[in-house]
Amino acid sequence: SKKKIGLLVMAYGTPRKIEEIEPYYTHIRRGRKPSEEMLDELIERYEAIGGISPLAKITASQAKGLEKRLNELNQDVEFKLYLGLKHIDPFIEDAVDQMKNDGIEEAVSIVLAPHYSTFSVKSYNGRAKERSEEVGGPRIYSIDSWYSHPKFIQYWAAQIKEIFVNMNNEEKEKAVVIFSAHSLPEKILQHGDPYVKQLQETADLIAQAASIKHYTIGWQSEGNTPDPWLGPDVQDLTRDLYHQNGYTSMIYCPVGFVADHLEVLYDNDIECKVVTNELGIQYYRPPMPNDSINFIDCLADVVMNKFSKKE
Ligand code: FEC
Repeated sequence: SKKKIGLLVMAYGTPRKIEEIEPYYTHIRRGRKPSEEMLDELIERYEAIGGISPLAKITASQAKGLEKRLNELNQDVEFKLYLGLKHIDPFIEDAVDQMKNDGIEEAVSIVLAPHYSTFSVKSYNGRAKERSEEVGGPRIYSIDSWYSHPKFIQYWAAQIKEIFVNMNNEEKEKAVVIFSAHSLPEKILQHGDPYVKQLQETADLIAQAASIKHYTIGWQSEGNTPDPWLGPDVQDLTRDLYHQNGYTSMIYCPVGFVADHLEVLYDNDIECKVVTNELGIQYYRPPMPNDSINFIDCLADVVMNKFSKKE
């Protein structure tokens, strides 16, 4: 039979029911329980997007789709999926233990987030490698980023073109695309973190591919801590782009994320929309990649590339 290669798909994770919100939030806060008030506030945000996030289902579907696509592309080996989450079970460590138990010797890992940062992708990859070393698990070939892959760029370029097609020339002139990613504490910049540069590069490539004249980058969903976070925040940016530059159609592209979840359905579709409504301007937010065929195909390319190099 064919040799089995582990496909370690890592993602953020989300509570699957209301009772899981507190342990999940505590894990995000590195073991510190949130106050009653903070917890209530988070529960309210989940309620505002329909009670619970669709992320768990979408992540599972992306991961299964990727495994299936890889096995279509590859006749010599068989990829076997292991899902490892950052903040809820099955944790990254559980997935590595499972690979070890199944006798997997080699694995490719991918994080379902395009841009590399010491705070995000580095910690996913670090946790996987550390556990594998502890338990004598598989050798893991870790993918660091895939923010400039042509199929990723094409996905977003096509979505944005679709929005522009339905605008008249006057609206087009006054439209601006806001490319965003999750904000991180500004202190990442002290250590030469590539995160900001990578988001800018994604924005430039998509703008080029879709012939976008007016665009900028911004940051969203910053955490509830006293540190300064990367800015400008997309809400503040919206006001500035209207007041200072006169843009009246805002196209939000949260390209740092790959799925419909709280940070998009709430932070963009509710919070940014409050601002555009208040200013009396247009709100657009193209569909997220989710488990669309083209996006899964992009991830499969990224994994195949890594697997063929094995480093
Ligand atoms: O359930 C859902 O649908 C939403 C899941 C979700 C995704 C997500 C993505 C990222 N985060 C990143 C960094 C941080 C940092 C903090 C932080 C806090 C939260 C909280 C929730 C949450 N995050 Fe998240 N994030 C998601 C959910 N995140 C809930 C807690 C409430 C709040 O602060 O809003 C701050 C931690 C602290 O307090 O010390 C930092 C990054 C990403 C994108 C990359 C990735 O997906 O891994 C970076 C999805």
